[in-house]
Amino acid sequence: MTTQVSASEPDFTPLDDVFVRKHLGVPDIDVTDWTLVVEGLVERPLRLDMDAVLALGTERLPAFHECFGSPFAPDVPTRAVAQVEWAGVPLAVLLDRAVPLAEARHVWFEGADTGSFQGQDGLTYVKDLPLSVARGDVFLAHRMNGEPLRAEHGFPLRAVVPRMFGTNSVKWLTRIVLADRRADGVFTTQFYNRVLPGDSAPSPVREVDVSSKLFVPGEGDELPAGVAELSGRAWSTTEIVGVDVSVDGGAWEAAEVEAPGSGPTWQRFSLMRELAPGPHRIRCRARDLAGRVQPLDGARNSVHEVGVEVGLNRRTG
Ligand SMILES: Nc1nc2c(c(=O)[nH]1)N[C@H]1C(S)=C(S)[C@@H](COP(=O)(O)O)O[C@H]1N2
Ligand SMILES: [Mo]
Repeated sequence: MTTQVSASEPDFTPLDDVFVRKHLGVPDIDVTDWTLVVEGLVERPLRLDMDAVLALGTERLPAFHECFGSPFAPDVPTRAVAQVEWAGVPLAVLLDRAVPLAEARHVWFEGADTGSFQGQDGLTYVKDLPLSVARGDVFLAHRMNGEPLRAEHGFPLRAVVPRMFGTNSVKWLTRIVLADRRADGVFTTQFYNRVLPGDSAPSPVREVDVSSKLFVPGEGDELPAGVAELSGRAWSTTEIVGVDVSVDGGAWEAAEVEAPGSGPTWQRFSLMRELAPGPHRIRCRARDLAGRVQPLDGARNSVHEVGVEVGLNRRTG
C-alpha cells in the first residue's frame, strides 16, 4: 500500500539549473524582426509578430520537462529532468484562427536554428505531431518561471509538449505547417526513433516513460547516522500510483507519494529511513496508473540509484 499525501503547490527548478539541449546552436533572434508563420493546409494562413502573440492572451502551464538523451543511446538513462512554469498560449487558439483544411493530418514545427549535426550540413530543426495530438496538447511558451524565455531555451517563442520528451518541444519557433504527411527532416526520420518494449518496428520518441529520480540525498552525499529522509520526484504519461525505495538491495519499501496535480506535473515522494553508519546504495522505482513499472536495469528509465556515506555522528537538533 502506498500512502498518498495531498498535492501541494508545484515546485519549479531554478532556471540556472534547467538543462539546455541544442543540436544546431543558439540562433541570435531580434524579437522586432521575428514572426511566427502558420501555413500549409489551412484556410487562413497567419503571420504573427510578438505583439500579436501576446494579444491572444497568456495562460500558465506548470509541467515537468525531460530530455530523452542521445538518440544514439536510447537505453542509457540521462536523468535530465526539471519542472518549469511555462506561460504562453495553447496552439489550439492559433489553429482555430487558421482553420486547418479537412486533409490536414500532421503539424510540423520548425525552429530558426540551422546548421550541422552528425556530419550533415544545412539542417533545420523540424519535429511533427499528429494534428489531433497537437491540437489537444501543444502549448506555445514565451515565458519560463516568470521570466521571458532565455536565448538558450528558445527565445522568443517555443513549443512545449507536456508529457512528451523534450525533443518534441521545438525552440526558436518560426514556422508551423499543416500537412497531409509527416515531416521528412532528419530529426523526425533518422534521429529520435526507438523500438518500444513489445514492438518490432521503431516509433518516434514522443511520450515519456514512467520514471523517478532521487533528489535528496544526492550521489556521494555524507549523512549523519539516524533517520534520513529519502526523497525525489516521479513522473509518467499518467499519474504515479506508487514509488518504492530500496536500501542496499533490500526489500522495496513504499514511500509516501504526493497526489497528482491537475496538470502534467511531477509528484514528490519521500521515505523516512534509519541508516546505519557506513556506505549505502539507495534506489527508487515508480509505478504508474497504466501499470508500468521502471525496469531494474538496461533501459533509459531504469531505477535510479545513489550512493551515500553515513557517518558515526548522529543527527543533532
Ligand atoms: N529548435 C530546436 N528545438 C529544440 C532542440 C533543438 O536542438 N533545436 N532540442 C530539443 C531537445 S532534445 C530538448 S531535450 C529540449 C530542451 O529544451 P531546453 O534546452 O529548453 O531545456 O529542446 C528541444 N527543442
Ligand atoms: Mo533532449
